[in-house]
Amino acid sequence: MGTNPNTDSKTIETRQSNLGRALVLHPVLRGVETVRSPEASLEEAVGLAAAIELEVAQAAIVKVNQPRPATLLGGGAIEQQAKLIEDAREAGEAIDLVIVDHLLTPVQQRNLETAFGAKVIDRTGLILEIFGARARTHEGQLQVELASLTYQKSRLVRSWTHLERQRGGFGFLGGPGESQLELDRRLIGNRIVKIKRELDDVRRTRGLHRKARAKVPYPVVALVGYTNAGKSTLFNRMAGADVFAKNLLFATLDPTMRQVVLPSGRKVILSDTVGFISDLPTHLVAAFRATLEEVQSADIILHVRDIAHPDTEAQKADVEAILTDLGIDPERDPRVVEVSNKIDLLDGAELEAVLARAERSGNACALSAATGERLDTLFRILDERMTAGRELVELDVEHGDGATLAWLYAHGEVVGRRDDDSHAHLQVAIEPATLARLGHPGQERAAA
Ligand SMILES: Nc1nc2c(ncn2[C@@H]2O[C@H](COP(=O)(O)OP(=O)(O)OP(=O)(O)O)[C@@H](O)[C@H]2O)c(=O)[nH]1
Ligand SMILES: [Mg+2]
Repeated sequence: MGTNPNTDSKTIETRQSNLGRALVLHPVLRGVETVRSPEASLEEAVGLAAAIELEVAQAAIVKVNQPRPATLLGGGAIEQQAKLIEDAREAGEAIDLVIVDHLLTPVQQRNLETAFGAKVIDRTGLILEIFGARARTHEGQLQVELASLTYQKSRLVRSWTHLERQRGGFGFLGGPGESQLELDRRLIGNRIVKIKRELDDVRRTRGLHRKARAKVPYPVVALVGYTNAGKSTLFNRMAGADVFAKNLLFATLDPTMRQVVLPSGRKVILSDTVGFISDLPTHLVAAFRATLEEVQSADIILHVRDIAHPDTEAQKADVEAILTDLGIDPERDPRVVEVSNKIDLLDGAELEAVLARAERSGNACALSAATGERLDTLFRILDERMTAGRELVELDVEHGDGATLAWLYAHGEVVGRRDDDSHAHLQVAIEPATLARLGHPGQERAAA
């Protein structure tokens, strides 16, 4: 990815798209400190638009000296963009959608729509659309719909709606007219209640699955990270699998799991997850919380980073904020391993520095998921993690409880055994984390 927004919009223009042409605006508010450069932020917003195959006709950074309650953007900027939209229309290349890469109040959204004569969505709306287009599993679809409805309900503006898709349209584009969208709050409220109930059902089933998995208690290794960091590529590389990995923001939405045999012969369950992004809509975080619980209960959490990305530090901070939000302390939780990916894109001093940093830290490695370079360092850390902390425990198991006995033999090392009439008294070398699965399969465990 280059950093020039113009070249980016050009490359994206060549994409086949029948979803419409979009103008992407990234407002920069004066006096507001941001970690990322405006250019990088604009580029990310263009990437988000491309993620649902919108044709990005133009992309621009818009300076905002004084945010206006009515429109966010200033009068001059609005005029300028409105003229651009008008010109495009006259040239027969109408712009159907304006994406404002910022939070907009319902009023601001409405007023901008009037000023531009085009649909306007904000960052939250765009991300919700991507998730809506991407969700494959029933649960994923329900989660996105719940997030969208909650968002709509909170705004009382229905200029675009996920419900349109239910009627065969595609969200804000080419869907039925607004007059058909006269769903009142109560209707939305009812739908929310219904979805929540459905989600509960789906989750109960998933909970059962998780329990079943906990009975085959291989440690679960979850991949987390910023979108496009290379989680799915690493997943494929480790699992010899072929899941969708693409230079596309939010390529993965539904979590995927595979059993993987490490070179040492140890088995783990590898779990690919949805990527994170800065300013992730809170509605989405809430809706996806249950999915992210898979991460909370994982034995090892691999934080995959695109170490070659110019915003890699800001991305790391965003991911760590979400992990913290999930109750995982990225600094102290021993389950978190930092994986600096894409080292094939680095050379010289940069590469040296990344390798040295990984080397120094006990819980980090640097590799390339694409080339497989230094993948062994990750496997080594995983093996270390799984043998580390074995303790000798004494357990009394009833003879009748064959399942538990078999489980202990399979997952620990039984170093001593004495039988009496009712019980087997065992001495087992086992990791406390593994042992915890016996008592509470699939339950969250406090960080050791
Ligand atoms: N050069 C290089 N590219 C990589 C590497 N790993 C992944 N990529 C590329 O980065 C892009 C994103 O990879 P994905 O594996 O889809 O990323 P992800 O983290 O799963 O992204 P989301 O599912 O969208 O959150 C793809 O174009 C990959 O080919 C790497 O080690 N080196
Ligand atoms: Mg992915």
